[in-house]
Amino acid sequence: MKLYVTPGSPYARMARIVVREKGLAGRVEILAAQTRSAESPYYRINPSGRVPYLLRDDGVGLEESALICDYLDSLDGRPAFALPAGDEAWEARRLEGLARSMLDGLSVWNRELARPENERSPGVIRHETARAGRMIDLWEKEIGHPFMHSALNLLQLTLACALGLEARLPDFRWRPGHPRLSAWFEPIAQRESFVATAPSAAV
Ligand SMILES: N[C@@H](CCC(=O)N[C@@H](CS)C(=O)NCC(=O)O)C(=O)O
Repeated sequence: MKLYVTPGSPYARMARIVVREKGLAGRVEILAAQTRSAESPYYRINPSGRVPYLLRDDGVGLEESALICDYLDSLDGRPAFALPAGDEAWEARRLEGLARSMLDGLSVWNRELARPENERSPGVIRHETARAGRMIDLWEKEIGHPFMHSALNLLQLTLACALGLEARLPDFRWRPGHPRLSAWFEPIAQRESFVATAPSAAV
């Protein structure tokens, strides 16, 4: 299988982390995709041009980080990242929605900073900065939830990859005033899979 990624994408990072956590390095070849450039040869592989993208050995391609993580996690028949089912599913999906909402906002901010300086929108940056601040306050309250303290799951992975964008967003200083969230993040950030996939500071 081939997993197409870019080094700075938090969504692709989620899939790269699952590859490492599940010991799939021998089965999944990780390839750098050229995104956001006209005429990129990658568009012939994945017409949407987004990463992550998992091209299975049978030629079928999967897009969307959550789907790819679930698929990779299920390959050994012992899914470890799956969220609870049954009555607890709604609560888990509520929290996953909050984590993804923050990740999506931070990605817009990150994308804005990746543009040439004269093309950046101060309005978009202001909007996403404020959203991120509100979401961090919310997560400081939600982080005590039992689903955030069980074995690493898709929900925790989403939140941790969002928080990890601090490496790329100089003004995303979420730790001050958020001791519970900071304490939660620390051991996760130290896992081998997180250290090995950490985004670079370069935008
Ligand atoms: N909802 C998608 C989002 C993926 C996404 O937006 N990836 C960005 C990188 S962070 C991308 O590929 N951008 C390239 C483009 O928009 O052309 C997921 O969860 O996988």
